[in-house]
Amino acid sequence: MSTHPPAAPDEKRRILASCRLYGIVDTGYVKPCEVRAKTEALLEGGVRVVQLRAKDLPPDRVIGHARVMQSLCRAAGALFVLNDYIHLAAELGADALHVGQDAGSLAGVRALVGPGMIVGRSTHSRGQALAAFEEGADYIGFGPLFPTPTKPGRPAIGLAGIGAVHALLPGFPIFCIGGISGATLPLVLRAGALRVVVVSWLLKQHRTADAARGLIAKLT
Ligand code: TZP
Repeated sequence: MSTHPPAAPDEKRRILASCRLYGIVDTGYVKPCEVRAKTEALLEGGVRVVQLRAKDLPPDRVIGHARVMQSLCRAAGALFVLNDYIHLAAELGADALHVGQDAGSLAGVRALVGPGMIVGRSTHSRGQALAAFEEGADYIGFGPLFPTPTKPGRPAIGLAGIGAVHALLPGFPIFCIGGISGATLPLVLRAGALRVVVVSWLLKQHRTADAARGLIAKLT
């Protein structure tokens, strides 16, 4: 259990609003024994929203990693986000839950996790982005911009929709995602992105903290 208390709802929203780089510890890339070190590296590099994405693990394994990450995030003043596992997020008191298009209505999700939890949703088009906003999502992921092995089978949407989705939802936290790296970030920024999620590129860097710092410098 974390020795640090959870952030108050207003503080959580402040952290989300100021976040430009959202990091994900994805167990498809990170071995169980590396979850702590990769989380620490992201936090050291200044990432203040960190998600556990464990598509390949059963809930009883997810909860152990989630507890470690939640404790590290609280100590660093960062948000801990759990992907997909709605009931576990509620049980743990995660700061945030991230769900896909398949999770049903956000009203249904909120009924399970309570009003204090930040809820984000993956979106793959302007229509889905608008629907998530209207349903009360606190933020969205928008992508994949480029083809990515992290989301196999999901077609890339390209960069052309970035300007339009920001024009549609001004001020709303939109995190562009999918195939973003040190090399592709300038293209994504030029297309109008303000915030990004970077998964595999950051996790594969030998010096993840330095790489995160470098991305944040380009984003701010
Ligand atoms: N949703 C849309 S693309 C994606 C998710 C979870 C994966 C992005 O991963 P990467 O490794 O940064 O391309």
